Amino acid sequence: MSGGTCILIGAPLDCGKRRRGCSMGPEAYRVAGLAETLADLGWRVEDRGDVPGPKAPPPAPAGQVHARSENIEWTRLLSNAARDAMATGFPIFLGGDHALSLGTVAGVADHAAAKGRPLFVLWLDAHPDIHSPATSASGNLHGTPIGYVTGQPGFDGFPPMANPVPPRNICFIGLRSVDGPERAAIQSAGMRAIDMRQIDERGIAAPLAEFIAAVRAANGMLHLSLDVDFLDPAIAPAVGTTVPGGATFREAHLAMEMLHDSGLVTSLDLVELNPFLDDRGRTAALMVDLTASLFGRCVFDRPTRSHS
Ligand code: 5AB
Ligand code: MN
Ligand code: MN
Ligand code: MN
Repeated sequence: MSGGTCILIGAPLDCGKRRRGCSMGPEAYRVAGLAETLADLGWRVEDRGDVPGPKAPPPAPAGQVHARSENIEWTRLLSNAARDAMATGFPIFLGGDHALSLGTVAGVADHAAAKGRPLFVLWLDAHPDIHSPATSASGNLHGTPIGYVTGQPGFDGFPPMANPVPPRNICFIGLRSVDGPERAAIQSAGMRAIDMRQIDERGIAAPLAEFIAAVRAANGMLHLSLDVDFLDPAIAPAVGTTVPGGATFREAHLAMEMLHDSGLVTSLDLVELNPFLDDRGRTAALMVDLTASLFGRCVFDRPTRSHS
């Protein structure tokens, strides 16, 4: 995983929840120097600009699904953008809130299916985002992408998920806020779910290495979805859904370094950055630095497995 083409795709989707500000995310990553950072690491960078999608409407009443039709339209637009980008390089989706992953993962899954390879998804997040519009108490669709991409019912009006991701191909790391129906869904599907307690007890490297080994053994492609709230809010304040007790600076970088060395990651979502809540750009800068570790920044090179 080095020296290829990264394709930056701005996804200023801000309708997966009521609190606004993630629409400013793509610009914050550009201002923080994402393209220059990747170019310095030897990557060719193509910035495709922002996908022009519908704007977030006024908040729906509490308990009702917020902005269903806008989210449906974004899902369509982003799955097409993801399919196109996968054909020519490594897409990096600059969010935007996590509802963008309904589209990006759907498009990436179509690409993997066309290549005849299984798709795996690594979800670095405080939350498992495995609701459907029918089970969500908040009605916020940024809490539903894993429900959608695994083909759960309840997504009326959304494009049908043509190539659902098998629940066993999904790995959550960083969980510390899980709703009742989400816990039941994770347990009944037997999904890999590494909560913060497991990270406290085992570190982040051991469980991540197990997942990487499973992806490699299956000759899988790996999509990484990085939610800002995976990180501890003390180092990453620019997110609407802060949960204390998140990943530390080094846990997060180590995960990115190991994923780089694996050579298995083929697409990336950077989600939930709300620059309106940031502290002098430091969360945006940290997300860019983590992306740099994923794309090969290191102190000393480790022998890398090449990207197939
Ligand atoms: B995020 C919650 N489970 O459904 C819900 O930030 C939170 O993309 C969802 O992980 C958090 O509203 C969504 C309470
Ligand atoms: Mn999330
Ligand atoms: Mn989250
Ligand atoms: Mn490298």
